[in-house]
Amino acid sequence: MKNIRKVVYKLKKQEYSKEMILEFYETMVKIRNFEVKLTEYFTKGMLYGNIHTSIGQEAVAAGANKALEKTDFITTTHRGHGQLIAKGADTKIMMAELFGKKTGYCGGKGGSMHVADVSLGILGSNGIVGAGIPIAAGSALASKIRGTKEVTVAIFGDAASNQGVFHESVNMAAAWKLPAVFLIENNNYGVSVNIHNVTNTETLAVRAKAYDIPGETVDGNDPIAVYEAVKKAVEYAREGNGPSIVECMTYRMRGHYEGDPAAYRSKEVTEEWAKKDPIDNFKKYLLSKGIDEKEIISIDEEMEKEIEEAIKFALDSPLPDPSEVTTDVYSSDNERCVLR
Ligand SMILES: Cc1ncc(C[n+]2csc(CCOP(=O)(O)OP(=O)(O)O)c2C)c(N)n1
Repeated sequence: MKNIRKVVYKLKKQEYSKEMILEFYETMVKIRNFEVKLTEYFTKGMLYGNIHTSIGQEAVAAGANKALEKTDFITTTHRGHGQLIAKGADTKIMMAELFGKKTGYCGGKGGSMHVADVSLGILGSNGIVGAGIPIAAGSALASKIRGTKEVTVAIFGDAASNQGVFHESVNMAAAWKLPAVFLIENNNYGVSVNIHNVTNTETLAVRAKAYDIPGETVDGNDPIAVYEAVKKAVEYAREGNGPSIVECMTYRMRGHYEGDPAAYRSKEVTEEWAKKDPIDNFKKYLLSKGIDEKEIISIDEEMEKEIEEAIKFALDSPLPDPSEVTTDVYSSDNERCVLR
């Protein structure tokens, strides 16, 4: 396999600044608080539709998005809250969307799985498994045709990488050297199915070999490892070399959706992964780097406050008016989309 580290490693192994490592921590804590609150309000029956949390997977979002410019694009999945927050989505507007309020990203009509903000490069979460992958390839093709320097990162799960559309998209992106990164968030499961029961290879990144592109598997619970791998892949794409695959090994600490008792998993394995909690471990890392615990606590408090304010904003916001039920659903400037 062409190893991305050998082929393109241009970043110097460096000590990261205090500001940068605290930013990784802050992003992970913000995502965790956001989703823990979601679980509470879902249990109270105040959120509608399915909620899929990424609790335990925050390092992938924090690391990957830190490697991107604001002008770069991402596509993400039904489990995308963390990725959206890390790319810069406003937690108030997101929360309002999840509560079905008019002030939400989609006017309260999209919910958890349909948040998009093109101005931030967020081309959308997506409830259809694998559907963000060809959208990302298309976005990367557009950048190539326009001659701009943006890179698009498709973020998706291990099960999505078994969809035909993954192979079609990676093949075409490789053949046309598109500025794309295919980021597999490997949390081991597609609903209740363990990836090893449906896949013959030990890693998913090894599939890069089939398309003669770089592929790498990294510790997805370490934001710095994710950042370094994605940064390399993004620079590689930005320089016109084409796509790569980055596989981040992680684990979702809750069921597939809220309410799933996750009986298909062994208690032992879940307990093992709990010891690898990305936030707890990164906190230890920060302390080992001499960061004062008071600074860490003040980030915790700040993030708690931000999410409390997001909840308040969502609760205080109005519901969409029933007269708007069909607005924003069909494109008004395209005649073919107008209902007759
Ligand atoms: C095309 C399609 N097939 C099946 C489903 C039902 N479904 C929703 S999530 C999911 C599993 C996705 O697993 P993975 O891609 O690994 O992402 P994860 O949920 O682990 O983040 C399935 C099968 C769907 N939404 N879309």
